[in-house]
Amino acid sequence: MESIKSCRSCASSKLTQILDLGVTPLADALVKPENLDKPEGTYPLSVVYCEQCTLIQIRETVPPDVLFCQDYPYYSSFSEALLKHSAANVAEIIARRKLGPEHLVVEIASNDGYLLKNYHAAGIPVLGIDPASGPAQRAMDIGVDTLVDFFTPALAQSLADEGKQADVIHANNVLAHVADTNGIVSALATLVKDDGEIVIEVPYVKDLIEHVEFDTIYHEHLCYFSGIALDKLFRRHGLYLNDVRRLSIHGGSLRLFLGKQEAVQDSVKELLAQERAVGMDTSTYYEDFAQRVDQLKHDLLALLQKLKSEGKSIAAYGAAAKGATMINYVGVGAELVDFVVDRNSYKQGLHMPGQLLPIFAPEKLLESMPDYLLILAWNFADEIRAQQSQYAERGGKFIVPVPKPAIL
Ligand code: JHZ
Repeated sequence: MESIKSCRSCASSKLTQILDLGVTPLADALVKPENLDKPEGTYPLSVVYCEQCTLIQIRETVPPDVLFCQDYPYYSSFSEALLKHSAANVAEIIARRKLGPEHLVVEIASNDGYLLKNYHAAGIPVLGIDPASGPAQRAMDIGVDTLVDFFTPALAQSLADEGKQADVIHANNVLAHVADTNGIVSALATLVKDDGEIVIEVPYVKDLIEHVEFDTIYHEHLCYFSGIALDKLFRRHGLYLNDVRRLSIHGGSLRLFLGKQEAVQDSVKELLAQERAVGMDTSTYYEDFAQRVDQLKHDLLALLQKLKSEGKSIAAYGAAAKGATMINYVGVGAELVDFVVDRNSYKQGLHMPGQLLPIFAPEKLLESMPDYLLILAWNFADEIRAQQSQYAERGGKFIVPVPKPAIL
């Protein structure tokens, strides 16, 4: 593991620490039963603010082949909300750009084909790029042509040399995952046609800070973006942030529309002005975050301990990466939570990193009827509560940990 001395975007050495999450295991490194006795790899995790370009980032860089290995367990298609969100995005872009069989759409971090399958079904040629072979195989099984590889400037150049420049590139929840921040943006600029469009989604740092979504901080996420920091990053590579939308997905995200021609819309001007108005371009804005994270930790632990002292049983929903940060930072072990359930069959039978809580299929909930269910995948709380209506009818109660632990 390496620790950065200068900003991942602008290379300034003026980095101010805003949060220290201690030493944690990797959030998606679920533990196989036969490895329960073996020590897990753990890494420090600390967040800094760049005084020059305002980018929030973690100091630590874990090598990507360790993070996104063969056993990478994240499959996008397990959330109905995400599938709907992606299908609606694709329908809008096909209609607006009048896409057809003569065009090419590329997705970086295409995972199991959850998004590109919509273009494929409409007869538009697609190419997914993703280094995680398990999800990539699923994509290929459903007809989504996928390159199992990391997206680098060299790969973008070789695709462009083969005449495979894209009309549209999607890059959802991947910008933050790449250690060479400038490299991925320059690669996007290489791969997109001169009149093409790049559509990027990133979790929004304003939502993270204001709703205390500290659990979305883990080693896979190297950067936490604002409009201000992104605008500087893109311009450095001849790309213009022309339009932006705020989305509710993943606890609050930005959808960014980029092109090689500058055509900045009011949405972008307004977002940047709002960010300046609340001071996101100064470290003061981030100053009390660590204290609010600590308060949440204290409140959640106190709530779970109180319920246990009353003889209640507790389980958790969602073996999400963010769930690993939550349980490890707060210290939610087997003495508080009996087990975790998750719909993703690749996660069932494994154990959460660090606290080693076992992961089962959601059916276990009705069998065991724990009194409380801590929703670790709180970003999908509505979808999960709707699916678990029977659990609720039988008296089960839900706990949502952010922005403030609450019983629903
Ligand atoms: P979910 C992932 O983070 C991974 P995670 C990644 N690092 C990233 O950047 C962000 O997303 C954006 C399960 N589930 O998506 C599926 C059910 O069981 O919030 C998942 O295991 N039933 C690339 O892992 C987990 O919950 C359901 O009904 O924090 C959700 O994980 C639903 C909706 C989900 O992301």
